Amino acid sequence: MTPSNKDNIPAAYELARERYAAIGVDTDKVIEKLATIPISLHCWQGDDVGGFENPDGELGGGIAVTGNYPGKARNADELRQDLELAYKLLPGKHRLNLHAIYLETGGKKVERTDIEPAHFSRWVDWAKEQKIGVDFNPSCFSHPMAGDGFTLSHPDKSVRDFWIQHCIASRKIGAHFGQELGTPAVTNIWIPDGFKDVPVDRYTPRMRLKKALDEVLAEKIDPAHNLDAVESKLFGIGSEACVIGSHEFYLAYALENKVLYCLDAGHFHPTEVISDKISSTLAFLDEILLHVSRGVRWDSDHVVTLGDELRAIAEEIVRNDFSNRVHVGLDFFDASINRIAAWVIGTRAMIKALMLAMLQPADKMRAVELEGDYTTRLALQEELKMMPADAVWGAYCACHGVPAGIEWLNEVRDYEKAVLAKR
Ligand code: RNT
Ligand code: ZN
Repeated sequence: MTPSNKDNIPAAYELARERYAAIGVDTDKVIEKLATIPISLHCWQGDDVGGFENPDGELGGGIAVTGNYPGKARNADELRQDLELAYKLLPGKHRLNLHAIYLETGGKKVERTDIEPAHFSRWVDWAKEQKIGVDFNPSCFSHPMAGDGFTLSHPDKSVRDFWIQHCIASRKIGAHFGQELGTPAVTNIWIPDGFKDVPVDRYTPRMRLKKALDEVLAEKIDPAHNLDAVESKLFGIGSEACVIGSHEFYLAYALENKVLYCLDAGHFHPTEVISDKISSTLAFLDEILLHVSRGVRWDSDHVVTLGDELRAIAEEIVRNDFSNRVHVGLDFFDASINRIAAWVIGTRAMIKALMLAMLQPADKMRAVELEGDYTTRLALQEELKMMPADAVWGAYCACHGVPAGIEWLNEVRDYEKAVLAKR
């Protein structure tokens, strides 16, 4: 839908349309195109990466959530209810990114090696109702078998085999979601494995990981149902000196094995940015996955906001028309503010960043760059920052029946009083 289908086109949008037309940007087209890019909302923002396998379980794997804002989802029904409110406040159709520990077993203890599509049937039904695609992740943390910080690269074969089985089971669940929902699930493998202090042998654990991944990925699955991804990391809490699944390791693995590579915005040196890695990886890989996150001084997984790096990520996707090759997932967890608001703020920031990128006269900017006219390039980049993008955002939200401004927060506040306060 474009604003032209609407009877009342707000005056602010009319003016913005003219301003953008003058620099060669068709805002109606932007509004149409923006709706075609789904963002995968990570379920784990809703309950501090707890999951429903074990209510007393502790978060492991060197990731940490701070804050104790009241009202977190205690079961899958509550999480789905919270997600419904988040989706309602987002313009466009988006996806859900589920971790294996969000299974529903009806109270029965099911080992991670034994998880099956049946344990996710209520998620499938709900996703069908909501008409959203689902992505999936094996959960190789918060478990006694990951207690010493090693999983797929563990020196003990029985521990390795346990996690290999869990990852194999997870791929099947991803494929099941893909088949049922008619859109492939991206099943992303992230493991915490690494050393707190300087290891003597960095090679053997990496060779074990390589072999374990080969076993996990041995069975070919129709890419129409499931796409595999591997996520690298520079360091974690407890793996400061060496992470087995490093950038070079997984990038090479992804290349050799034709799987997706996952770039998490918090998983590099603080001055290193993933926006610069999108074009490099896509020069060799067909598709990649992003975990859009915001590190503050370290991999702190703060709620994503509309800053320079988020905008740069979006510009890379939009300018190169990579939206079919880059799967955009979010990965942050903040328990110090309303958790639903965190989803809404982060996802709306991502959508706004994509919109701002689309509102640029990319061809013209490329042309001046090619001519070596870097003066005009910089001048244009700065001028664009004050263009009336807010009016286009307003029109986009109106097309999707979603509040454009801070009014969305009233809905979250009402829900907080009516639902969250009673948990
Ligand atoms: C951890 C990774 C990983 C997790 C989620 C829960 O550093 O970023 O993606 O955040 O899988
Ligand atoms: Zn991540």
